Amino acid sequence: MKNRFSWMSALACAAWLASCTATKVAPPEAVLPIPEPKQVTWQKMETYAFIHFGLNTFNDREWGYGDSDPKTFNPTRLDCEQWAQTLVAAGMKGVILTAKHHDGFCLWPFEGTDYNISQSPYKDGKGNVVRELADACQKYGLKLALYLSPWDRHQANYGTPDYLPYFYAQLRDLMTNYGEMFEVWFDGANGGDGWYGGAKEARTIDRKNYYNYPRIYEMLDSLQPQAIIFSDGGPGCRWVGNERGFAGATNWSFLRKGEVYAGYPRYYELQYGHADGNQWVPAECDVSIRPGWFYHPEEDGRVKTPEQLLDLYYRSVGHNATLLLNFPVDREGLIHPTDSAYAVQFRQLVLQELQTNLVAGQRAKVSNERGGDYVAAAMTDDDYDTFWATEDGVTTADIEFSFPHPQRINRLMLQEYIPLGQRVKAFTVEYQQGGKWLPVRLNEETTTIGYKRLLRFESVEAEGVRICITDARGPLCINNVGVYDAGPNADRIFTETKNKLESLPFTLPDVPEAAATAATDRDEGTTCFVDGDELLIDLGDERFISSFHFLPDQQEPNRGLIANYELSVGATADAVTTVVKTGEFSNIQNNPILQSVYFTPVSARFLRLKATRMIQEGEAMGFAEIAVK
Ligand code: FUL
Repeated sequence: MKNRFSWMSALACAAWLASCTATKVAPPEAVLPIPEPKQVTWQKMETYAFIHFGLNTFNDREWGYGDSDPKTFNPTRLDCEQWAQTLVAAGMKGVILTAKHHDGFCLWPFEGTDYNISQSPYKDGKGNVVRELADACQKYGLKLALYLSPWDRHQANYGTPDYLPYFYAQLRDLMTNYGEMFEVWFDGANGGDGWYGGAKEARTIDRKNYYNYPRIYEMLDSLQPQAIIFSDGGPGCRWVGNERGFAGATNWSFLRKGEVYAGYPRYYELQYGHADGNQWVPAECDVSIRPGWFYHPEEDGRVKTPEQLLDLYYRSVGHNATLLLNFPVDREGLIHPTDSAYAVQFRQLVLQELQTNLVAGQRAKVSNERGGDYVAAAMTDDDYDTFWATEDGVTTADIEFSFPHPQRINRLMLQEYIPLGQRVKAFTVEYQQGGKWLPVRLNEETTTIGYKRLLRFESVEAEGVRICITDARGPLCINNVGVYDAGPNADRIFTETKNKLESLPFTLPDVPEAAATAATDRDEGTTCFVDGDELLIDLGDERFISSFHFLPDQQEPNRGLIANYELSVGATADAVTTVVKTGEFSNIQNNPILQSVYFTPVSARFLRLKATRMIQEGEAMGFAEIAVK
């Protein structure tokens, strides 16, 4: 009897389990390429610091030649704890130190050369900056990483096979004796002039093969398996293609495998990634808080302000990349007070602007839902690992929030659940006012999302906000949405953009010169009128462009207002056939302000704006100012 009972209950249990499996909803399948788990952990760091410090600091150089005397390295108050405390207060999650820059000087007592810190007066030759920083990081909870320049302008054998065992030994030493590294940084500058043991000559190397990177990766995988390997083309993360601290608004975390190397001629593509890439190599935005990477006293008054850093934050972390912010440690061996104050204020600005998520805990109305664990509530539960997803085959959807009372909003945050891939290719953002849905006024294109997308838009009083995802590489997986009111400075960026309408140089080949001048004189009072419905713009050369801007006629009454448009690009004037965007200039009649069209970056020489509908049919098109960026 006892046996029979337990047999029966086992059967019931099995049936119950089966029913569970039947109703359990599976997540969408991954869309390749996907990140390794360590790349996701790394991306969540979002902001971390760079320290450039060494002989250059004391010799007023950016690239030491390899001949500066180690005795000149003489910081009198060096305090890695001051660095660590400053960086923590600035919200940095880790720090990358230049253990060796191109001049070959080692900030640790590496036995393979005399060109190291033991030959300096610092602590009577007993100092070790790598060790001191590693200890400070431990104490203050910062992650550590190291920059080891492959290029070495001191070593006599640089450029020959003999240099390689030396370089590998340095790497092994650093990777073995200083604890866990979150990243290893290999710079792209390689080969050129140098001291080279007194040879004083230019040396070139085969940038793709000289260092035998596959061998280096093997070493790193065994010594520091959690570390992300940085170089221009990855494999762990990539250079963003500039040293100004921003990624493209369109930014894919992919590269075509094996294509990008140090010295890659089309490096500007790295801002955007390769939309058709097959390897997950996310972008890292490196930028110095001062003009130079190393300390120069004459730059004390040229430290980036908290507002400038905030702008870079939106265009790096908010563009699906990380921000690697450099601090040039000064000659005393400290982070300079100005740099420290501005960095901490920058952190406070970020926190202030994105302090209160106005949709936290709300359940969005969504046009499609996968069900199971993948429901709308997962987007606002403040949990990275829960996400809303659409059903298989559904790659467009609307996410709608409403506010109990009209609410001032001007910032938006979106996150895709990247462990399953980066999917979204296009979306729009709208707000509700008087029951109507209207587009928000953005300052960039809304294409990719990725790990994180932050958007700034002109403040609106909204009864609700709606995100319409209009194109994606697979079912949608969104894990976080935030809507914010950034406070009193929220709209400054838009005013600034309007006042400084910078543009790439261009001509209007089909427009008489006098009229064309009116569109470029930066005088709002003059207008360029163009007959017909097409405006051709010639950039003179093939350029990478991602936006078109124009200020409509500003006179009373405004004439030549364009209601709807089609924007195309091409390589020659007779083949401007690739349509990059179509749309309307919303509310242009009542409010003829600067109109901006953002599109996925393309390389083109010619751009054509076609007015597909005018507010007053038959009028010539009116342009007070035109800009292409
Ligand atoms: C560059 C180097 O040449 C600079 O000196 C600096 O280290 C910067 C971060 O990378 O390519």
